[in-house]
Order: sequence, then C-alpha cells, then structure tokens
Amino acid sequence: MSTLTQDQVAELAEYLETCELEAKDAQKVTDRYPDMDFEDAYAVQYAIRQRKLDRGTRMAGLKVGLTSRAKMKQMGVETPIYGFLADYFDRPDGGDIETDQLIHPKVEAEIAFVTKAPLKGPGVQVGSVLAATDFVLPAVEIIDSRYENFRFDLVSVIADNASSSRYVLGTQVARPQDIDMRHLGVVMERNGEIVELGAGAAVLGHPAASVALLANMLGQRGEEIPAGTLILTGGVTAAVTVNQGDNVNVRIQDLGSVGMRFV
Ligand code: OOG
Ligand code: MG
Repeated sequence: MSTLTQDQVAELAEYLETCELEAKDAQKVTDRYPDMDFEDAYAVQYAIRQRKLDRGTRMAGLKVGLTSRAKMKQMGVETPIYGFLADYFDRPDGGDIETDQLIHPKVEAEIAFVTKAPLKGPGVQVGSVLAATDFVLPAVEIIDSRYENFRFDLVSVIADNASSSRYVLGTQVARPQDIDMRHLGVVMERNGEIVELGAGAAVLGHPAASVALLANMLGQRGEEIPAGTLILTGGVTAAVTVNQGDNVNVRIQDLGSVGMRFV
C-alpha cells in the first residue's frame, strides 16, 4: 500500500535531498504525512536516488542498516532497512572528512562485501551470499541523519536514505572462505581511545545474513543485487559521535584497519 501521490513523493525527495546537500536539519516526514508507510518511504528514497542519477551522480553501492542489537537499541527501531551509496560519499582510507558538509556525523564500524555474482531473492541465505561474494573488507560508515538529534521513526529514516552520507573502505581484502566472519573482533578508537568493541556475529548472527536480507528485500520489488556491488552490512556496535578534530580508527581482525580524520 502507499498513501502519497507522486507529487508528494517528489516534493519530499526534493526537500530531504536539499537538506542533505546543504547540511541542514529536516523536519520528520511523518510529521507532515503521519499515514506514510514503508512503501511511501522507499518511494521517496528511490526518488532521491533518481534525482542524483539525473544530475550525473553514479551509484557506488548499497547499505543495510539497523542490523545489530546495539544499533537497534541506540536508535529505538527494530527493523533493518537499506539505502544507497552515491559516488561522492566515498572518502579514501586515512583521508579527511569535511565536517562543514555534514550536520552531526557519527561513525559506524562495518564489514563490507563486494559481490561477484548476482543475488536475487526470495530465498537467499548465508551460503548463497558467501558463494556470490568476491571479497570482504573493513569499512567505516559516516551516518548523518537529517533529523534533529538523530530522532526518527522507521518511515522517516528510510525516506532519508538511511542517514547515509560518507563511507571509507579499508584497502586490505579477504576471501570469505579464508576468514570466520562471525568471530572477527572489531575495535573502534576515537583519538586513540577505545570507544566501542564488537564481533562480526553482532550483525544478524553473520554479516552475510545482512546481504541475504538485502537481496530478499530487493527481491520483493523485483530487483536484484548485481555482480560487483559494494554492500555495507551495518554497524557492528553503536554509532559514535564525532567532532571536528577527531581521528577515528577501526580495526577488524584479519581485515586490517581503516581510519579518517574529521576536519
Ligand atoms: C540509520 C542508519 C543505520 C547502520 O549501520 O546500522 C546504519 C541511523 O542509525 O541513523 O547505517
Ligand atoms: Mg551503517
């Protein structure tokens, strides 16, 4: 079911995307349209993606969010969601993140996948994901909800492209058969101090389950995850607030580290 007209979807997409591009707070979309449902929310997200494509922005991959208990508890929502990664979200390992382009960034330690074969739900499981995975690598996602104080409901955050804003990938990759992703230790440091700890299994029992979930959710729309897709599987731990001047480093066992400076 959907409740919004095409004009309302287009108007919300323009509104939220402008807030993203200008780094300013947005009013929750459900304040304006309390009856909006998931279908409306994804319609707004896809309309934001189309606005970027029409402007010549390329898509760099997909992300799944709210896949660990730590993240669900922190945000007060219990259902995983997905969003897209645009080319200009990408920052190099060891590089700078310009805080004046963001509202109130937080960092998340994540395990990223790159596929080598298409995945199409329903029925995708951990085993089929591992067989279709080229390699995995460590990642930090920088999320920046356009909503004040990151206070949102599920519909509002889906419309806001799951708070996506930047991401940094590590440069060391591993083949899925060479590592046990459930048992990978994850350590996040801010300015040299440990702020979060976790293990791969925090993400839906196995990070590949997050990719399976994504394939199955997209399958409901008749879409697939194409070969060669980058997928961020979701924060292993709670997200950590960062400010200008902070250095962040995430180490993932067997996958090396990834770091960035907030300038
Ligand atoms: C929504 C995005 C969550 C993750 O990895 O769980 C996310 C948010 O918490 O603002 O990217
Ligand atoms: Mg994330």
